[in-house]
Amino acid sequence: GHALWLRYPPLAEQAQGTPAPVTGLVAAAGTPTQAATRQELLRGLGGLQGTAPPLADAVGRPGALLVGTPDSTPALAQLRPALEGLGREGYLIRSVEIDGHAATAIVANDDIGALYGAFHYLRLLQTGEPVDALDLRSAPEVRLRVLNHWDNLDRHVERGYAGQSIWDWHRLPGWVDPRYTDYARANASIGINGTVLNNVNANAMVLTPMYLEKVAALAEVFRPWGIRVYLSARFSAPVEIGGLETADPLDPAVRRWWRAKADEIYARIPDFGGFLVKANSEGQPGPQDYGRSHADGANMLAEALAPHDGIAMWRAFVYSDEEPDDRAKQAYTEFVPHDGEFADNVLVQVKNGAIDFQPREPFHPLFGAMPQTPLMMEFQVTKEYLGFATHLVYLGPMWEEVLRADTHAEGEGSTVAKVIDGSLHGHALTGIAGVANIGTDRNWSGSHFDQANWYAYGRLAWDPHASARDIAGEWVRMTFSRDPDFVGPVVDMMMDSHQAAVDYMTPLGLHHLMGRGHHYGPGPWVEGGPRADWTSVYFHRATRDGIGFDRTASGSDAVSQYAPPVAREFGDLARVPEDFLLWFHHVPWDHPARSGRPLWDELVHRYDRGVAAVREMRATWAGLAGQVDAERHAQVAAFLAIQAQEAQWWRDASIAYFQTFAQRPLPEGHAPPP
Ligand code: GCW
Repeated sequence: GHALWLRYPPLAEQAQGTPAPVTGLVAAAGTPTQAATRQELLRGLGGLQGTAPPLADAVGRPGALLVGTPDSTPALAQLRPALEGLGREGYLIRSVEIDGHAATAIVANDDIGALYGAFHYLRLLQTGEPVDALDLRSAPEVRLRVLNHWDNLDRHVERGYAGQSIWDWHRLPGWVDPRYTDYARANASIGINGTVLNNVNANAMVLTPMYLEKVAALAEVFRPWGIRVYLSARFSAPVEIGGLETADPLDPAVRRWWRAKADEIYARIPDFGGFLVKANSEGQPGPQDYGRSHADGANMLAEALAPHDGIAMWRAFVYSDEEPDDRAKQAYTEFVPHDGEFADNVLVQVKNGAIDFQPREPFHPLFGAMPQTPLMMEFQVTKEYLGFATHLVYLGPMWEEVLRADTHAEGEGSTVAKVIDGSLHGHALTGIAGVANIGTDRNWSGSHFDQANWYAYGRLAWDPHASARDIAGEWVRMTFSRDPDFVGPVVDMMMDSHQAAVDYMTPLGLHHLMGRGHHYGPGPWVEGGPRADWTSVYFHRATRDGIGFDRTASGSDAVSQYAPPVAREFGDLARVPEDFLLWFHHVPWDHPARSGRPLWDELVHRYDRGVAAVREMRATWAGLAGQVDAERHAQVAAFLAIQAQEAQWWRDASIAYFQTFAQRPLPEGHAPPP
């Protein structure tokens, strides 16, 4: 488990024959990134081929692999013209002839591109792709591809289900755990190039010299792997650690303090990435405390970072202290009026949906609605509302669904992916963030299958137009086995797992029905407490006459935040995708579903379908015993047994609760608990 998808088992033990071995490796090691690239290829090929190829200075016989830039490796100079347009991080992999010998070239404009190319080449071998006639070209579609760690300085990880934080602050900088290098390798292998080390519910202490020294030690480890370090900045830091009276973003002393703080950080970490900020949300301090806007707050930090080419990532997950008529509308309401006011080095970071990482949400209405502001996507890799690390839920299809959703902002085809990659509104600064699922557990992510979510996040960050199914296929081959009899059923199981969870937790557009606070297990009955929108009843609105949140013009009118064609579709009971029915509409219990069933029956049917799907996942996995090592097989099987039990718990609890409103009998065919 600890090797993740970088296991490099001997290809000879695999089903489909082996490619001709690499006979020699031409790879410079004049820079730390070059050394890392060479080392990874020796390690990867050593494992896959059985022995590492000899290092060579020149191509002396057929079958050499050359990796580098035209400058590091003169034999690659002939490929220089083909590198145009690939930027720093892109690369080519080509079958070429050098000095009369067939060879493979991995070439890039910069060392980091060559490292990414090396990982791609190894992935081809790991996944059983042919490598004898290559002509590949790849460059990332998104510039900043970052992980957000919600890691506190005491090593507790907010919404972390994989042990403690891997950042051992107590022993840093004196002890630099080798695990940090493993982390960097794994991230580089999927193209992640930034990491925000600390929780967005931030402790200002991380900005003090004592911690910055530790942060600098981590940055040192990550640098060769192309990963920059960022920090979550607490907005009130000037008061808490700066001794100022205020954190008002328009106060000159406050601005001076942040400029000096940025200078101090860059003196230690010259390639520091910048700040991520959660402000005026869930009790966090922010510019609104001083009557200022999100743009005022973001621009103050942007100004401090700009001389160093740093970036301010300002989150749009906001909700104010007042009770909202509909929380889904708040981010749009607070941010859209400020479109055009944000500084050039600000990215506004928006969760995929408007509520909060629910099992399924329609895309956030901010996407497409702020043409003058680069918007970053925020996905949650850790499964806060999706059964933690215990339930097997592959998030690829969910992310793909959001990225492919059409905002219609500039006419048909204005997908969320095009907002994120900057192409829709012509932004060069682009980014995507994933809330990490990484911790001290031996398997890194709390379960074997949650490693796939980390992997898929990185791959989709590189190319938001990629296919979740292809990514699952790669991951299964690299992590478990290349045997098609194993890969096929496991990929199918992963692809169906998201819909299964939606069905047994929150079918038909229901949302936020989890247990209060911890968000694990059913709690549709949750009511009362400090805020209406911290209850379940606020969201499902079930009564004797029906269920669902009316977000059409007759209700909160949240639909009007979408572009007109989308608003019309979501707002029309006849056209709304059934998966979002109760997200946008309050309907009677006998409302006819598309299946012809009355709504109540359809709801029960979906809960049953979810439970049945998990049973099938269990059976699939049980049938694969012997095709993967017993240790991993047993843990996955045990987790699936828990999931099967809990899917049933979700179903039975939810149905029993909603039946008190629906006052209808359980439909025929409803599977009773066995
Ligand atoms: O999903 C909610 C979580 C909080 C989290 C918050 C946020 C970091 O329940 O734990 O805080 O969102 O995204 O800021």
